[in-house]
Amino acid sequence: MLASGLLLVALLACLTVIVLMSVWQQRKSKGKLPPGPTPLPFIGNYLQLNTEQMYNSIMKISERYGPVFTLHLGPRRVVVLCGHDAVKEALVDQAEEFSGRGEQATFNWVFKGYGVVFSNGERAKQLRRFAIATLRDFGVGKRGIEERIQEEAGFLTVALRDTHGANIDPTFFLSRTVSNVISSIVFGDRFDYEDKEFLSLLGMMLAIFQFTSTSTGQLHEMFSSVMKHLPGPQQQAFKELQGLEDFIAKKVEHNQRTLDPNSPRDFIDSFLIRMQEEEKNPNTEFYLKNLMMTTLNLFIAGTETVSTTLRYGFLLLMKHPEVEAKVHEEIDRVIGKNRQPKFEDRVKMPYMEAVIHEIQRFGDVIPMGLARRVNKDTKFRDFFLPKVLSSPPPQTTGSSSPSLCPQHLTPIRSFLDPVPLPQSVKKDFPIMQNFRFKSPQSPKDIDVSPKHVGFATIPRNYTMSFLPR
Ligand code: D2G
Repeated sequence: MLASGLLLVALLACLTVIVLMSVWQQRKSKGKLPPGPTPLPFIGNYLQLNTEQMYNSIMKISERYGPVFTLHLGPRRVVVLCGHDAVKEALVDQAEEFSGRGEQATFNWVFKGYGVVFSNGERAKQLRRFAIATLRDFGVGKRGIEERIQEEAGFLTVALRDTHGANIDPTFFLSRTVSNVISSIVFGDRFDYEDKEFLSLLGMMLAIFQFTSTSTGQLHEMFSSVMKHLPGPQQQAFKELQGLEDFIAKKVEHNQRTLDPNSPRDFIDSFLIRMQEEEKNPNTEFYLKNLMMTTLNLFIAGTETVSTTLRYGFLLLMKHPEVEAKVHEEIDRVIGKNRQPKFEDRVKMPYMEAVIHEIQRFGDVIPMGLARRVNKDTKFRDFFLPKVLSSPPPQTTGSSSPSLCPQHLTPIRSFLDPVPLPQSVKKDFPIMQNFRFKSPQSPKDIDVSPKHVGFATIPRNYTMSFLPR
């Protein structure tokens, strides 16, 4: 009895010492870091965060601590930048210091700092330069990609006509079309819409984005070091990431076997050629791992966010039939029915432009953006963000301001106050020329609130029919 009592006292004393030391450590290393809620050892600010609604939790904390604050996602210390001003000052005015990439725990399971999206330093510099130049060689930002998009839109129109107005889930119609644009660049060819493997890959991407947006996905952002060893939905997400990696490996092997160094067929070939050229460079970033991960980056980034935006957009248009009608009116006036839309039409379609803008704003598909990292000791406002704070290193998350996100679709706002679309946003809605959208629900019953908000914003599942016009 006495022995167990003594043991208990000893244990409690040990625990107290550990807690005190950890608080003291945090105090000491804090310096002039932005303020923030006091963290507990290991769990950090977990108790102040609702993993079901991370974005809202973060906004709530920023009401108390201001637009720049320090947050502990479990053991991960991050600095959060909230709202337009802070994000602009960091990512635009101090772009160089903030150009590093932070971690996304789920994606990190497969990327591990390789590839163009989640890398830092010289690796990121080399891969970004190569990716931009090579994508351009394959027509991105030029006429080439426009023709590819037009052709793919034609395939979608045929596929939708073949539904004969039946009620369908549009998810994979949209993602097959969207993904085929990037796929023809990275893999040299589009997939057939009947291709079962293609559908399975798209299912994996959808599931992974969905997982990163759930409560468990956000919990995994904090406690991946433990959760990666535990059973749970994260294991399914890892399987899906593995499935995507296996597919890329198969594609790369095929390209290696059939490579003609004088005529690259796709992004993979161009990378393989660059690998050969740099074979003797001991510091090269052009090796198999970076080829695989960069290809996977392009495949995912070129598929999932645009697909989600379109899927959300169609739901919003059915919620607001008057907006859909105005878009149709503009299409009929500017393009007519007898030719395909082209990129040049955009400048003559301010209403369409405003609607796309508004869908992107409302959908808020990656609400907190991709995590950043300062790549040197950085003074920001009155704060000091050291390059290395602790292990893992700090990262900076940008969040858009809640004042920018009223819960209504109001394209008229952007229409009255047009803002030019960023160069990277060149989407159009070719299928709206050919179809009216019909929901089985009446507009007032359509729920446009998201199903999940985490890393991504996921719209609720729905069905619709495409009626030829
Ligand atoms: C992404 C996710 C996983 C691998 N590579 C890229 C990703 C998510 C959102 C974006 O990229 C930004 N894309 C347009």
